[in-house]
Amino acid sequence: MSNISSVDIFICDLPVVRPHKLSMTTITSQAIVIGIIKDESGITGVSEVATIGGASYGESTVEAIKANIDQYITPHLIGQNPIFFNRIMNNISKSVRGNYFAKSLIETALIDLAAKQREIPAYELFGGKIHNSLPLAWTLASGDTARDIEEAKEMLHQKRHNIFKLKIGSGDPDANVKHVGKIIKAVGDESRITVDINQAWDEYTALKQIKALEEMGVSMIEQPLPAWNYEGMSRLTERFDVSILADEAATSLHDTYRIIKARAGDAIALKPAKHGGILETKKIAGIAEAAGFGLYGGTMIESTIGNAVAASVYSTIPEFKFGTEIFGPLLYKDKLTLENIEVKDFEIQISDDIGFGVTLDYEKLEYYKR
Ligand code: MUC
Ligand code: MG
Repeated sequence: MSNISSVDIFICDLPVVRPHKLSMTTITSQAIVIGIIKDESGITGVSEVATIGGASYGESTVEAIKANIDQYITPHLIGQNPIFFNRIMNNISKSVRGNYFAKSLIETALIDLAAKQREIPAYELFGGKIHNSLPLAWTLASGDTARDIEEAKEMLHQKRHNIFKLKIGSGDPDANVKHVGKIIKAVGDESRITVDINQAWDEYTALKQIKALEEMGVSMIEQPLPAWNYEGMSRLTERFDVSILADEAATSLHDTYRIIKARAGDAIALKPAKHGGILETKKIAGIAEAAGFGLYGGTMIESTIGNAVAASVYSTIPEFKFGTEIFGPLLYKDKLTLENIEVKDFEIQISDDIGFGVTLDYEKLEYYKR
């Protein structure tokens, strides 16, 4: 099997089907990075990471991801055998700090390449799959209650989603909680409702609003406080029965360990990009499992390629107490692959095809790249 001969990184902007409103930004087009690693025989490993709202959601931006890979990571890859992705990533970690999204993009493209060289599904290289399908949540975030209710009813009718996450960090908290109440009244009997505040509340606001949300029957509260506020998250976790999920706070293995130790939440949202790849995601799932934390299969709203990576790693993790939200491809107007995601009876189906099971459409890449 031949070694790596080239690494190419592309930034693309992909339009979405409707505006997607979070506390810090409204997504109308999503910036993604595509990585293509080629071996000397011409086989390509392909991967993707997505970012939300430039630098407003997190510190990794598509521009920085590309610049740092080109300058600091690619030199570690040329001439290497991709099957040693664990060793390669360990070497990179010694000279490249942080840069989790960039590392995730590279590690997963290496895994895709090594799997394609062997003509096996990627999950066989990190434990093998447990699940053939996983529950799939949808985020209602149009910014309009009536439209959200209509959307939820349509998703239930199509048997696409029966878990809905509501983004309630932007604007007046009282009004947002009323909005949750209206949605629960409309579709709560047939679905499970969770909320994501995306760090927007202070502890005082959270105390008042989580009490109301708990009484309404909301089943999980995602990142109510700023990522730095571990102590506040601990107090909320202690006080309420409803699960408190750490998302933006739970990034690296070390940060997640600190969250678990402080019980700054009782559940963790996994996302390969924020953890720095599949191997790190599996370590985080392991420490969370050891501590009795619940897991959620999170997303950075990747398109079909990044989503397939998340589906592949989540298929190897024993239990997702809160299911997954790897719906990204369904929010996009278009895709860069020949395949789309498959949803049946409210669950995403895990692909058994070679690599991550996606084929890059080079014409689309040419069209959408910056
Ligand atoms: C986040 O914070 O969870 C994931 C789903 C969604 O609607 O937004 C993202 C980011
Ligand atoms: Mg979140």
